[in-house]
Order: sequence, then C-alpha cells, then structure tokens
Amino acid sequence: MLWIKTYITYKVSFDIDIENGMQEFILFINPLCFLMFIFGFGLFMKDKRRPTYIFAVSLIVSAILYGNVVYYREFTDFLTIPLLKQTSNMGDLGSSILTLMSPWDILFFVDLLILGLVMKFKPSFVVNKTYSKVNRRVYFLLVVAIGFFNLGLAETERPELLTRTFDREMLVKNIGTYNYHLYDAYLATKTSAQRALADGSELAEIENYSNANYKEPNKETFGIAKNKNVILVSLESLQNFVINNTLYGEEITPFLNKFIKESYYFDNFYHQVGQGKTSDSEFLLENSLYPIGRGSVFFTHSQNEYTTFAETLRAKGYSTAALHANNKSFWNRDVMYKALGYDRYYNIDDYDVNEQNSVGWGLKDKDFLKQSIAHLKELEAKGSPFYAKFITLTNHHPYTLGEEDATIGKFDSNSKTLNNYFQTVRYMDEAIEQFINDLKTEGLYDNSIIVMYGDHYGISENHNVAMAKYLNKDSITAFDSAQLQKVPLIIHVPGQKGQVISKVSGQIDLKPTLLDLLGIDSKGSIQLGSDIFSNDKLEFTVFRDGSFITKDYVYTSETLYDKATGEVIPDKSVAKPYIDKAQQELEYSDKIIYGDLLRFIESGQKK
Ligand code: GP9
Ligand code: MN
Repeated sequence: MLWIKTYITYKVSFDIDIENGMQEFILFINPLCFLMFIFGFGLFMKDKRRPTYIFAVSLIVSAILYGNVVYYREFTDFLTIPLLKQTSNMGDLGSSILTLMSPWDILFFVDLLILGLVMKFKPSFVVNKTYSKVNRRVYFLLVVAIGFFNLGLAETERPELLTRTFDREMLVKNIGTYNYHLYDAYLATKTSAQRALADGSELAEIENYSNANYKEPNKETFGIAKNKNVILVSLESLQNFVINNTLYGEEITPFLNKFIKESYYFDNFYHQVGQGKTSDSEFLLENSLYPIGRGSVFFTHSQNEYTTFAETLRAKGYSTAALHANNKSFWNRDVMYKALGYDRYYNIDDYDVNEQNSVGWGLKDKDFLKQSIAHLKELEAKGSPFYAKFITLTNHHPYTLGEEDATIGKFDSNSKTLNNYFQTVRYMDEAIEQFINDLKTEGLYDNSIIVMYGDHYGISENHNVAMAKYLNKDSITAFDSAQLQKVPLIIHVPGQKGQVISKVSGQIDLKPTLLDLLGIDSKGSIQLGSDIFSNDKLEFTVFRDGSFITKDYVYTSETLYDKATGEVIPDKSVAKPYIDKAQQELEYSDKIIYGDLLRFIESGQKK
C-alpha cells in the first residue's frame, strides 16, 4: 500500500518531469527497495511486535512523505535535513503552513486506516508466521538486487547522478523520496567533515577563476556614488512581471513604474536563491557567492569567515545596519549578521508592533518603514556615511491584507495566492512611495543611493494554471518558469537620468556592481559575479539548481531552449561551455562555504 501510495503521490502531488517510458518505470519502482528494506526488519519479529512495527514504520514513512507534499505545495521542492534543523523559523511559518494544508489531506492516511482494520480483524494476515534464516537472507538479497537494479537504470538515464546533482527533483525521480532522504542524511555528515578536512589548497584555483572573471568597471559609472549612504531595500517576493503591468486595466505598481524612470532599472535581473529564500538573497548580496544547495547557509555556516559588502563598507568608515521587523533569530539572522559585518540589527524589539499595525507575518511595511526613519536618523547622527539594509515583509506568502489597506482588486483565478498577491504588491508599492517621500523630507534622499530588488519569486510553479491565465498564455512551460524568476533591480543615484539596463544579470552581481558605484574596486577579492555596468559583463546567470540564462539561451531541467523562440535546441553541445561554467561556479562556491575556505586568506590580503 505504501509503495502504491508513494507512486500516486509522485503523480498527484509532485510535478516530476517524465520524458520517456524508462523514466516512468524508474519512478514506479524507486520506492520499492527502501520500503522492502525497512519493513524487512519485521521478519525478525514475532507475535504482537511485528504488526506494531509495521504500523509504526508506515506511520513514520507516511508522515515524511506528507511533510514533503506540504512543503512541495509552496516551494516546488523537497525537504532536506538542514531545513528541519531550522527550528527557530518554525513559529513564524505556522500561518503559511496551515494555508498549505487541506482537510482532504486526511485521505492521504487512508492506507493506515485500512492497515489498522486488517490488523484488528484479520491479525493472522501479519503475524503468525516465523521466517527461517534462509528465507530472510533471500529476502534481503532480493532487496539489494532491486536496489542495484534501480540505481543502474538511474545511472544510465542520468549519469553522475549522485556526484554532480544540484537538482533534488532529479534525485527523487531516480532513486525515490526515501532513498533521497537517506542520501541527504549522508550529505549532512559529509559536509560537516568537509570543513575539518579543508586546508586552503583549493583556494588558489578558485582565486584564479575569480580573477579571470573580473571585469574592469565602467569609467562612466565607477565612483558616481562615492561616500554616499547606501539605503538598500529587499522587496519581499516581488517578481518583475508586475512592473509596468496592469490588472484589469489598473497599474499594479504605479509608484515603482514612475521611480524606475528616474533610476537605473534592470529588467533582466534574476534571483538565484535556494531553500534559504530571503536569507539566500542576503547571502548573495553580501558575498557574491551562491547560497548552498540544501537548507539555508545562514543556519549551516554562520560561523564561517566571509568577506562581505557590509565589511568592505565598514572598512571604509561606513556604519552598517540591517532593519527588519521580525524575530531576530528568524533565519538565524542574529548570529549570521555578526559574521556578515552588520554593526546593528534593528529587529522586532526595536519596533512598536501591535495588533493594529500588523498583518500576516508581522508589522506592516508602511509602519515598519515609517518607524525606521528614527533608526536612520540615529545612523546619520554618527557622522559617517551609513549602509542600511531594509527587509520588507507584508508581501509574503500567503499575501494577506486587511480590506482597509487594499487599493487594487483581487485577480480572479483558481489560485488564492496569486489573486491576493496583487493587493500586497500594491501595498508594498505604496509603502515604498511613502518611504521615498520621508527620505526626501528628512534630507536623506540626496546623499544616498537607493537600491531595491526582489528577493525571490512570490508565485511558485504550483500556481502555474492561474499564472497562465494572468499572462494570457495556454500554459506555463519550464522555459517560461525560468524567465519568471526575474525580479526587479532598481538603483537610484542622486542626480542621475533614468536608464533601463537589459543585460542578463543576477543577485550574485550586486556586490561588485554596488562597490564599483561607490568607487571601491573589488579586484582581487573572491567573487563569482561582476559589475553589471561593466562593458565586458558576461550575460550569464546561474540558478542554484544549475539552470542558467544567457543572452541567447535558457537552460533548465537539462533542456536547452532558444531564448528568442522558446524552441528546444536538441544539440546541447552548442551551449556546453556555459553548462560547464554553471556547474563549475556552483562547485567552487560550495567548496568555499563547506570548507570555510575564506578563513585561509590572510586578513591583510582581504579587500
Ligand atoms: C522573514 C522574512 C521572510 O524574516 O525575511 O523570509 P522568507 O520566507 O521569504 O525566506
Ligand atoms: Mn522573502
């Protein structure tokens, strides 16, 4: 029953891309080896113990599967061990998780009910028999054989499955959810050993790579924001498709649409986060390194040595602060922010938060930004330029908003998430407008650069049907999904003229881009992005799962598309250099993080 249930779950709850009959077959048999193995221990048990064991295992395995189902509904991804360790996130996640569960989910456990009834009314079905040693050996040999058979088929379909995989769907598809979890557990132990074994010898190669990819800054923009304050706003879940777009004829983000006309607006800019969502975007910004493939680097590697954007500014005399009205331990920020070089974290304890001014995840953006002005004044009073990073919150899944705050209608589709999204996006737009006006009144506008970007997608692939309806498309394909990962990037430098920059770029480019604007050359420091303004900028952006976008190509789920036409290019070899480069960069980045390699750089050498 569990085998069949797992397979049905694959088909119903997960969206696993199947290309041929062989892949379907692998998917079908992949739960078998693990389930036979784990239930096999029942063969050693007698009397009442066996049914108890079988029932307990069924319950635990079902719970794990169900956990994945719920997580997948929002994140289109599978659970990992580092994620489960993020217990300090759990409290706040409550409201989000509840919206992802449905009373119908009870059907998911129907097999347990059947099993219970069988045990009660037909106990002989599970107990009675004792098995001889030979029987048991044959049984376990069979398990091993099925395991190798499965792995063998998987390797032919997907070579290097276990050594070079950044894509969890690929693992689940080939070795099954349960073996995937075992593999994940193995990775968890392996990564903890990796730091201990690292000795810095890997660093030279990575430094060479980083230096070779360094791009000379653009003379026209280098230093145009020298010594200005940096006010950076991370726009929660804001995707680029809402910019300059309408809902039933009404502009969704009227303020931002105006603001981009007097700023640099990057309309081909992508988020690159993994499971760490907002925290991953912060990591990308600060380090110009990729977040890790499993869990959140904020949790797993907060003790590492980093060379960050904040630290670099601090070394130039800036005071540095992060402002976000959530519990300080969410995403382990209180610990990680120290490693990233923020002098001060203004968190929920620094704000007046009550029922009236809260919605969804907490303090409403308008109130958050309003109350933050006092903190900015505090930073300004220190007498040196400051770097202040704001993280908004209202436009967060499940996008709840009180009627009194809604100034645009809802969309009408089968996805409540997408329907609500437009309202919270509009709310955020208004909050930003109010904030910019406040900066002007406070005299902060003219001596600050203002940087704003979407931290990651807001509408997951789970809402593709509704999204297709909104975008007037028949469906959302993998090709479309990849390009929907665009988030807006807006940089406003005092006195500039507006300009749209359409180079393909991503969050990994933020650090070198901003440093160059501030007149701080990042040459020689280890970074995997480059200044977007540079005339030599390579238009190439890698996603955490190994997908990438260039000027001409979109590569996702191991399929290469012509970006202009959306057609599949069967001969992937034309993009081989990019495919290799994407893998290489992710590997280098992982090596740095897992080996804590930056600790081997002499502090004098640090930029
Ligand atoms: C929580 C906020 C949201 O503090 O940053 O995090 P997310 O769920 O988007 O990663
Ligand atoms: Mn976020």
